[in-house]
Amino acid sequence: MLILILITSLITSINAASIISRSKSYPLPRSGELGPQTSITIGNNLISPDGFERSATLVDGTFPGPLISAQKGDNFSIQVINNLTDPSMFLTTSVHWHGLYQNGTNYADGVSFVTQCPITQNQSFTHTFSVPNQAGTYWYHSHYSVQYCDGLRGPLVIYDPNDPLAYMYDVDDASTVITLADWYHTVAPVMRFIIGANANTSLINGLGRYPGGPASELAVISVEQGKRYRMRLIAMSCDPNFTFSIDGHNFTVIEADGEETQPLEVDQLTILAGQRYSVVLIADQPVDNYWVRSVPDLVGVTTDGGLNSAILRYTGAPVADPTTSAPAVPENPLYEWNLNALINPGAPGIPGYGNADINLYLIAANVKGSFQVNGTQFVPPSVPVLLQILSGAQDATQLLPSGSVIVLEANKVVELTMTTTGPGGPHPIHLHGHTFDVVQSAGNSTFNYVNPVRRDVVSAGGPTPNQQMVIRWVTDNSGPWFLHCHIDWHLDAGFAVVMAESPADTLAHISPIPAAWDQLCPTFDALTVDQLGGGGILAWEEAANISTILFPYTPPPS
Ligand SMILES: [Cu+2]
Repeated sequence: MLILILITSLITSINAASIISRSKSYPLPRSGELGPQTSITIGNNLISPDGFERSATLVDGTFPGPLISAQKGDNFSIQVINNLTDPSMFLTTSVHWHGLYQNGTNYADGVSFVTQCPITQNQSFTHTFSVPNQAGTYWYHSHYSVQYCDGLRGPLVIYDPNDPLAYMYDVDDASTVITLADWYHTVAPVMRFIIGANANTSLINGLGRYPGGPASELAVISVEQGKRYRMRLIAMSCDPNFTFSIDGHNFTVIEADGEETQPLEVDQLTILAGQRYSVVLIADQPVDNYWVRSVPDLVGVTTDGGLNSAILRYTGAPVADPTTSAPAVPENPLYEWNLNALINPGAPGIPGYGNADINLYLIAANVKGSFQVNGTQFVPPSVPVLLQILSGAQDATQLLPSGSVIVLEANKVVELTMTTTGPGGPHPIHLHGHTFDVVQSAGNSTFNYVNPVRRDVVSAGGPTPNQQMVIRWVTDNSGPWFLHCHIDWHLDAGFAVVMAESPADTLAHISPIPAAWDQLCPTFDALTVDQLGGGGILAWEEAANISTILFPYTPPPS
């Protein structure tokens, strides 16, 4: 009997030890929740979200970073503190609040070399801005080189107490924010040299498994039978898009990128890097566990063994992996052109293709892995575009980088057509400072000027040839706004332009500019190459050990 007790207690202690070691593998607390007046600390920590331990660049030590939440109309003041120390990754940073217009506060947009110089080690910068007319699902991420691939990404939600679609759901809180991310076992300053680099893992709410890896803990999304949930999906991806479904459940799309839509029921959706959707999920199935699938568009992926998956668990269901299966072919997948803006629908300007005040045509080409937009590869300028404008540069011949800045007149309707050539698509195109009306989605032959979806990231099409996307917006926000592919490797390889809205008005539109902003460039410009981090030539040599298909060595942006 004594032996039995001893064996039992030994087994118990082994179990306890294994539980402790598993929690140790995620060494710091999981994400908390922050308000609109807050500070975030960018630092380096070891994490193993999929059972593989690596150093990462994190917000407050977690992946994803903490949820920043606010109520509609709140004023934001977010101090970004740079505590980075790991020289194998970038040591300077800047943080962008994806989807927020920053109307009148272009300097707070957080884009290195477009709206500011990066924040150096042991320095901070406070982003103060208001968000008067926006509510919905957003996110924040590094906008310095490919730094967000190393982990600097987190959700940001603005709740609307008077949401016109509130009658459709019962639960909408931190537990219903679902982040979808790709994850790499090699640091981004190495990966950026590899053409066509692939992620190791998909993480849902910061957890996942990789092929050949351990049966690492998966994210559990808990629901109660009979309740309706507003699930806020955020594709905080560096590269792949995700095809998302939940076994046994349909869901109703009610928001795309912070803009509410007419409710549209689907059973599957594809979400591109940078995009968000709110979907209403009704927990109306038997109490059980169901697979949540988030399949990246990479070669040879599956959801076997819990890869690219999370668990939807009804209250009362056993703590176990689901045994559900997905239909071979979805019956009712989302097509973007079936989405319609809910509030004040209709594209600005005179309807009809080419009838805007300014009609732009951009072609993005893949040239041996690098990207050119209308023949020019974007290379970050050493002086941020905003600082150039404030220093008196007013037209495209003066503004750098040459060939990458498009000057737009104030208060005009812009219609942008984009097509792409070569591999790498579909490319998710993001415009800062605005949402836009998608009057033609890539892959659809018809135009919609009456009630198209309004959003801030849209596919420019590919790999199917002869696709184009057409979007419209109004130049009511003076300042330089980045337009770029949200595949971070493509942005780093030159897939970007700057839309400089009415440069002559910018100084008046954004004043007063905080004195701390003026200090960013002198501090950054004084750095040595070593103080930039990113591994230098050693990073390129490590890339050469992984792949033979490489970009030539280029130092980090400085
Ligand atoms: Cu791209």
